[in-house]
Amino acid sequence: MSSKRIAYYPKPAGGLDALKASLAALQGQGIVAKGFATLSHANQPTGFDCPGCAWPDRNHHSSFEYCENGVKAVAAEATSHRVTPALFNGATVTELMAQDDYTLESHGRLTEPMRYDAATDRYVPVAWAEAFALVAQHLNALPSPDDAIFYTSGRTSNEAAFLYQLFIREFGTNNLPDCSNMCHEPSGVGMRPQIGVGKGTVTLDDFTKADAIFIFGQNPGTNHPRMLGELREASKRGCKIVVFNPLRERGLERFADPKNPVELMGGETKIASQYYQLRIGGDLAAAKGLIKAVLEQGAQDRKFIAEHTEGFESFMQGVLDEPWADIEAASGLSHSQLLEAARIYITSNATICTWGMGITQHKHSVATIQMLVNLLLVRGNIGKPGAGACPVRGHSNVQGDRTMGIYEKPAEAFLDKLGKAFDFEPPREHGYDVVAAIEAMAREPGKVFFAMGGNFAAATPDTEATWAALRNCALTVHVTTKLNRSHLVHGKEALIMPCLGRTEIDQQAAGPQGVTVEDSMSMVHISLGMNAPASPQLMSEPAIVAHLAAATLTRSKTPWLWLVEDYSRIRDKIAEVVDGFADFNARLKAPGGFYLGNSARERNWQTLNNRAQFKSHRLPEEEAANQLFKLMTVRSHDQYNTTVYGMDDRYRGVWGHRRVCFINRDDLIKLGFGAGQWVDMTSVWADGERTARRFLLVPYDIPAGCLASYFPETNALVPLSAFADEARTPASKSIPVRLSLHVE
Ligand SMILES: Nc1nc2c(c(=O)[nH]1)N[C@H]1C(S)=C(S)[C@@H](COP(=O)(O)OP(=O)(O)OC[C@H]3O[C@@H](n4cnc5c(=O)[nH]c(N)nc54)[C@H](O)[C@@H]3O)O[C@H]1N2
Ligand SMILES: Nc1nc2c(c(=O)[nH]1)N[C@H]1C(S)=C(S)[C@@H](COP(=O)(O)OP(=O)(O)OC[C@H]3O[C@@H](n4cnc5c(=O)[nH]c(N)nc54)[C@H](O)[C@@H]3O)O[C@H]1N2
Ligand SMILES: [Mo]
Repeated sequence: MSSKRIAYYPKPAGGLDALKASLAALQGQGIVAKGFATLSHANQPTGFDCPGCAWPDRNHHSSFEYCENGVKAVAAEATSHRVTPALFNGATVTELMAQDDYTLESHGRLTEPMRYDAATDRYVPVAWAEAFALVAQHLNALPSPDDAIFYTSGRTSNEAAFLYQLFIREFGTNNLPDCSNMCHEPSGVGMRPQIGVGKGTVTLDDFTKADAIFIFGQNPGTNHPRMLGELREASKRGCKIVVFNPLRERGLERFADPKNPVELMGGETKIASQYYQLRIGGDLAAAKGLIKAVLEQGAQDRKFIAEHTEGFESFMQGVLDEPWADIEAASGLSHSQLLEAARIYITSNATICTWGMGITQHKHSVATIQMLVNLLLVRGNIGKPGAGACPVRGHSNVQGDRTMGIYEKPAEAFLDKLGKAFDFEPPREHGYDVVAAIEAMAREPGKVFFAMGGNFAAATPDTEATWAALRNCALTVHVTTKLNRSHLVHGKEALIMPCLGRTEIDQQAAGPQGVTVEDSMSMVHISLGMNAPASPQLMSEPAIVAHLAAATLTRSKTPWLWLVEDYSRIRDKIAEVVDGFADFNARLKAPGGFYLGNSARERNWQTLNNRAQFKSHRLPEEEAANQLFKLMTVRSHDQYNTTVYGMDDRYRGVWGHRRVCFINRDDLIKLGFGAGQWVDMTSVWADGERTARRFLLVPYDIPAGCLASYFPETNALVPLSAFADEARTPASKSIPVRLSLHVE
């Protein structure tokens, strides 16, 4: 591990250092040779889908698209390290709790099912059959099926997700919270009433045709490194790349493509042509300012607006009435900066807007997303080549899981088809999302919490309250690859069910099976593992669901075990139930898979009156004039959500630290604090204060009044009650905090 230091990193993103970091990741996992062999199958037509992120692959084709963080994700799964019973023999669960997330992760892959033994406070081996029987017994003893909660993280394949939601609905509940609830939920909630679809309207091809790409609240250099390849090509052909981000993120400034010999040896490509460091939460105002400039210059697309939209007149009046001074104050950008950005927008014939967590994790996220869509609509930038809306999803199959029915608010039409295909009456009442699930577990003891992947205890807000809620459960169960915090913050009884990862061969009765995923641009394709499983005792996620269902649902008419003998049988059922999947098995044979389509892209608006809707929104209320900072919680370069691969954040110049607080230099002087001092952060909410202790002050190029730090260390600062209006996504990018010097 690197020595602890804070030192400006002068180089572009990517380059030789990305290759070195990749090699170090493979070495750290003890898999240099195996790692290279494995990586040669990543995102190949006959290989596995990279578990790194949901960014699509160019035709899912031939040459391996190198990506440092993809390597880290693959290496973490293909690691030679193993958790064995010896780990649990040597340490009680209470003792393991003292280990940090990095250490927990580094123990390696789980190898056999384990059951929590309260008498010794240890996990002990358990047979699979016994584990399934225990879950079945708990589920069937609940007063109501709604006392069970079934969480999903976004790596779960379509096949596993489809079976899982079927099992849950045959059991009798729609309690299906998922990681989307903490992620891109506001994107769907915002876009659906506006343009009739909750997914992005662009394909990769549009990135080669855009005149301008506007990037809001996203850090692709770390979180979607393959997107930098598209941005690099776009920049080289003269496409304008306009960034709105409080932080100067290196990957958005300049990039050296490790596959390009010149750039590998010190060359680089400029990415952003314009970089606007707006205030945290200032995007709604910034988008409104851009629209105001368009309207003031009469640069709206009148023909498109007349043919395709509704609500323009009143929308326009509201925007024109908004004083520039208020827009400047709320965005933190000047009138002239916004006019400059608007000039680029107006001269571009085709513009893409992309966005990430910097947009979705605020109280006013839905309104902001609708304002971004308004911005696109005002110049007809949806449904033409090189233009459109591009919410960039996180987990590699988070979009597919939703398509398969992992949703606490399923559509009636979906339930109708599901019930018909499997001859049962699905529950109609909507279930819990993440926040509601935590509140329910806290309120009523004795629930069953089941997680298909993820790390619920670490990913969720209000750590203390959430942990108390999980500990209130009768049973907690985790289907998982690696040991994490959620296994240690457990119910009265607890199980760990270790499963195969994407990179591994999934052997079933009919032979090795592939699974399918859907990327952020609605391409569906097959993923085939090629490594031997980390342990002979692992089961696949679909097989775990099938066995669990067979043990629990004694009256089910679904042939559970038959379905998982050959996953194409599951896909035939998906074809019957899920729109857009007709002839699923046949269409998968096309290299690169198939495109699900997007009605808004065709300018077919599936809204209430078949037109795209302008949505008016006021600027967010300014918080009472107080002395509080606004804190955003972001990812370091060495983490995958709650999985901490390493302690560095190279592009931001942080080595060996995770407990850092990035702060504006003038703010530091005003406070009378100095770089290198340690502070406590206290968040201030209507229901009281919460403190996270001991963070290193790092002076940084960030607007005054704004702070940044990493999650999950800061999750304790966000109350369950602070979330996006309508979408209920925890507001983990706008936390009001004050700083005080840390006292040891
Ligand atoms: N290597 C790696 N890859 C990942 C992940 C990972 O953890 N590691 N996570 C995956 C997942 S699940 C997801 S959802 C994505 C997340 O990918 P991102 O959306 O890039 O996630 P964050 O790291 O949270 O970064 C948010 C960015 O938004 C900026 N930001 C914060 N607040 C604001 C704001 O108010 N306005 C604007 N304009 N910008 C703001 C921050 O400075 C930062 O650059 O990545 C996926 N890919
Ligand atoms: N403060 C703050 N909180 C946040 C965010 C933020 O930006 N700030 N971001 C939010 C976002 S965008 C998201 S998506 C959530 C993420 O929430 P989750 O999806 O719940 O968390 P992850 O850290 O991605 O889950 C990692 C775990 O998944 C398991 N795993 C890995 N691969 C597999 C597999 O193939 N199968 C199975 N069954 N398990 C597997 C491993 O045990 C690993 O420890 O966190 C959210 N929380
Ligand atoms: Mo996410």
